[in-house]
Amino acid sequence: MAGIVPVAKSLKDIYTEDAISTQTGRWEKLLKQFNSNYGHSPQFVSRSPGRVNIIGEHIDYSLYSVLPMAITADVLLAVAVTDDAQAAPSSYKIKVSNVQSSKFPSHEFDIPYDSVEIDAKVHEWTNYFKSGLRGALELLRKKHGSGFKPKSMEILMDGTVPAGGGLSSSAAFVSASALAVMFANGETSVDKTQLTELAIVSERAVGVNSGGMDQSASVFSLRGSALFVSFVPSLTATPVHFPKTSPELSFVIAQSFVQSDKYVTGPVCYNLRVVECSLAAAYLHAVLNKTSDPLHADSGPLGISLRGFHDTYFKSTTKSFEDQLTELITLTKSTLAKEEGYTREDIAPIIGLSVEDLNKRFTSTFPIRGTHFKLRQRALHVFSEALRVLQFMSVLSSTDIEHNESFNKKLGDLMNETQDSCSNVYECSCPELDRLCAIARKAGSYGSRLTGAGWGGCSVHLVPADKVEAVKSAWEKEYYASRELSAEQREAAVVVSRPGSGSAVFIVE
Ligand code: NG1
Ligand code: MG
Repeated sequence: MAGIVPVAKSLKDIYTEDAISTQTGRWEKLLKQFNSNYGHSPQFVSRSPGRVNIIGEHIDYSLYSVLPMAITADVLLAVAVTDDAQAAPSSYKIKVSNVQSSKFPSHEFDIPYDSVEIDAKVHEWTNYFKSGLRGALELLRKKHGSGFKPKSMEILMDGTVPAGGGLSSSAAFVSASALAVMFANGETSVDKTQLTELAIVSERAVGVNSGGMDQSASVFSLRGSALFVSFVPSLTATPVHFPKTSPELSFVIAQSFVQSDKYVTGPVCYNLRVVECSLAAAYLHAVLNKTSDPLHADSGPLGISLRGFHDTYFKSTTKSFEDQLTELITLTKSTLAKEEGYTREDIAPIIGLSVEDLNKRFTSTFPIRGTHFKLRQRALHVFSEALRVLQFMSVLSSTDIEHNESFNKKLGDLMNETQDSCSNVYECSCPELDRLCAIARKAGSYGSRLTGAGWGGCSVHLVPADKVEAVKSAWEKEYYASRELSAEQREAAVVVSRPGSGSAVFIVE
């Protein structure tokens, strides 16, 4: 599903009907605040949403397909392109402010024409804008030549995706930023694939070796549909419709209010999982593909991925993809037998590197702590989760299953299996997320699991519409009541979400 980022004329082009009235008030406030900050109106608003992942957790950076959907919560950037003459001859000016100005202070940057500096070690909210800026400028330079001079911009942001909550505020911010920069610099037809690809690469500049699920969901989603995203052989995004079922289904998102911090180096680190998966790929590739070049199997953030190993292994097979994954699960159990994990000294000789070179190649981009890498468990999660995504898709598209209770249960069971695997094998859950899932299932949810990176943040639940209230009140009593939450947090704790639309630009008249 290729295409161009839509230019919206009315909020009805962007939001579902039930969201319009709240959004209208919010947009009016944004435009008014822009006027008071900068003394004139913005010319356009660039918009990109957060997402919830339905199934396919921690497998995008191993290049397996995932099934997220966009949510209503989003990042809005109101933008005015300002007079170039104001800028110094060798630089342009970017003014960025946020409607939540006490939490996110305003900044003014004079940025030299030739490069955008980002210090990933300093956690500054504007880094996300800069990373989108840098990515967009690379693309613009490719198109217009290295002498391309970006326009100065004034920006006001309003973001409603909670930060660190597993709903992908970062990808929404980076995608909206890149889109704003492209549009401000005269690109009125922005290609969705290009925008997504540049947002993926840009976000890695801010300190996380992420996969591409969030940016794809944020850019490509269409209202009313989830999105099946594949990365091999190239990025494709296909809308997926959920049939009407009886009992009817709702997606409910519940916050754990445990803030995950992907940047902390330690056992609970996202980047560590990326390293473990890449090392598992290199190991399996070396042993099972008996290759003389064990360090290159397709791409992935570190140049080698489990999917790359997989495709090489089954280069000339007639087996179905599902059967391939099942076989890989068996092979992983015998090839990566050590439950306690592998040390650098275990891995290096197998993949033909010295320990020093292993560190250089795999653990130097982002610092990683830890002596044991759980290659077996990480690979087993990835292969089994990739299989669950396909099983979920085949339940959805099957024409011989009636859309009744048993259909709903099949989908729910797969989500529950994902949670078990995330909790016990991939170790990316936390006690609070496990509790939210257990409470929901007891109160009638078909399937409950963490969504996004985990270690805190949000959970997603497939709940029959007539049990949503029961599930909510169970959480209220058994989870939220015992936590110290502000009225605002209580209000935002649980959201029933419909699939929303992706990135758009709105022209301010
Ligand atoms: P969150 O932390 O929810 O934005 C992260 C990654 C995804 C994916 C999920 C786990 C980033 C930007 N996103 O999502 O690519 O790997 O974890 O499935 O790091
Ligand atoms: Mg994120």
